[in-house]
Amino acid sequence: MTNNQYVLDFVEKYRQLMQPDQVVWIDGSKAQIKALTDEAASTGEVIKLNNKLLPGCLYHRTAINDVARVEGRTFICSRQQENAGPTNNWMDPQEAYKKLDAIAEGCMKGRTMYVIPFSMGKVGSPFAKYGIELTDSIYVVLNMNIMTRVGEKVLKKLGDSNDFVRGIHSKVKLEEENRYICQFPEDNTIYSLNSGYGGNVLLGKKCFALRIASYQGWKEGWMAEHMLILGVQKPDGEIKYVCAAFPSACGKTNLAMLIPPETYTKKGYKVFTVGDDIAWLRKGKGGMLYAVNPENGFFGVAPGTNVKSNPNALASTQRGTIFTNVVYIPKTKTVWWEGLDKNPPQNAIDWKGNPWHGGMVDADGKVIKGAHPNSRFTAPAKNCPCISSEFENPKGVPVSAIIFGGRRAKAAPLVYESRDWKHGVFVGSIMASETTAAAAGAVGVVRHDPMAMLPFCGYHMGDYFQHWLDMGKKIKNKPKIFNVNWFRTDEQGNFIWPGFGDNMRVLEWILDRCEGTVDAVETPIGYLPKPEDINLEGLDFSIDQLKSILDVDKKTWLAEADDIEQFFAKFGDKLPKELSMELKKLRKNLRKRS
Ligand code: OXD
Ligand code: MN
Repeated sequence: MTNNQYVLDFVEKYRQLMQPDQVVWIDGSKAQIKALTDEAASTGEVIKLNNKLLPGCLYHRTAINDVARVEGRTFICSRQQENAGPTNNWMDPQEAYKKLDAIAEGCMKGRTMYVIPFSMGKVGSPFAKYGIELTDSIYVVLNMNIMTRVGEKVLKKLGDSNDFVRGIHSKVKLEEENRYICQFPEDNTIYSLNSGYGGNVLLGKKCFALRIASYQGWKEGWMAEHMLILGVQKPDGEIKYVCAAFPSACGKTNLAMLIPPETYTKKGYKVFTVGDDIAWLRKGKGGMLYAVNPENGFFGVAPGTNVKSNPNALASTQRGTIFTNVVYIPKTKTVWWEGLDKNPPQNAIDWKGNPWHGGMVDADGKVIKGAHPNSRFTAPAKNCPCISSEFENPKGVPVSAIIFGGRRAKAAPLVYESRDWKHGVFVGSIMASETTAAAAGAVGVVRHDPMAMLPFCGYHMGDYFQHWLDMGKKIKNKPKIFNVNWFRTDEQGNFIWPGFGDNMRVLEWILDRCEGTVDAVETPIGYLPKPEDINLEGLDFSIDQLKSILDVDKKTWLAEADDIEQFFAKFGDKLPKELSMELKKLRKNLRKRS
């Protein structure tokens, strides 16, 4: 399929090491994908779902010990440890290659090695970057075929260039103790062993489009961010684009596909999705920041997705989708997950492969969930009813606002605006959020997650902050930067703000601020809305409730400042002085007004 000697040498090197029985190049043709699907179905790797109800959809279960990203086993293998920074695990690249090669030796005996040429971004776009993933998993091939642009066209575009990311993946024996997800930013290489979970093995996604790409962006003057991209169309037809960074499983897909409340749709407001997880950002026309979504599909969290919470996501999963670790219903050959509806199936199979029925409890009377909390759907972007007409625009969309947000029961108000870019970078750098099931480990623990990039930044986070500040200097018409928190709770622990479609009310304020058509109140942390400026029309939500989630409690924030100081201390000399100045300013503001 190619004469590119770099590609051929790469494939040959790992063929010799991993010793597959055969090598199959993925050309991207429908016929090849069909044949691979049939093969995977014949071995039980996937189950073909009901072709009438869910045409072209597949079901898959991962190993029970392999259901989420493994941050503890993810490494940045830069030549200097210093360049991985204090927030990443580091391994010396030579040591890492040696260790991984030893695990990988002969691991594909009796298996096939698939060679997947793929593109992040539309092939030929000035934003696009190319990769070759080697894998012994058909499930990976089928997912990559949804999540990225794959096949011969990528190799054609690559020509004889050496500018591609090398991705090596093998399931090996799915051993947890030998699971490694290693990124070698200086070598454009990713090496992932002993996992079959999407976030660890679809190497175009977190490993390339965030970890490697963030490093490339730093070197080349652009940015790779853990952000959704959406467009809001106003009644006059004008569309403004917004990027928003939230940690994993905090509602990026829901916000990206938001359906505005009736009071907005009646006036003619519409929301369009450009991306739900990753944005690549570059300076573009008119001195603005432009964003593309480098992916071609959605790898979304299934539980909680339903006709009310996210009808667009649900519609996206109705054909050509791969469901992983949800409930399988053999009788109808369909799937189910918690929060899909109130009718859990009776004779079903849970994500572990055991017989399961709705309402099932364990010996202690605890409810047994049928789907894993991090179960996923892999759906083609083109299925999405609200996909933006700009989704394929090779130049991307101009960004008016950047939103940061976390899952915080207290502290952060519903929304606030930063005073300027520098302060906005500070606001992103102090993001903290409760952990979720998207990564292995404890759930619900508040941790610092700057710009939602803690698990994804491929270099020293102090340099990353500096890169953000430097980008601000290059962009004449900078987006305004905001922070939101949909997750404030009352004394009983219930969410106060309704969220989902009603987040449109906050988006409206944000866009009005960008256009300078609405006022704000200056507070120690930034600009907050006047409560009466958030449109509550048609919503059963009192102005007092709204005031309660717009509250900035100075004592809480002073404690927050102490916590930020400790977090910042990690970065030593690499912490840009602008950020320590902002912290000083925050404290001064909080004290001045108390
Ligand atoms: C994801 C994640 O899958 O952030 O998007 O874990
Ligand atoms: Mn993500």
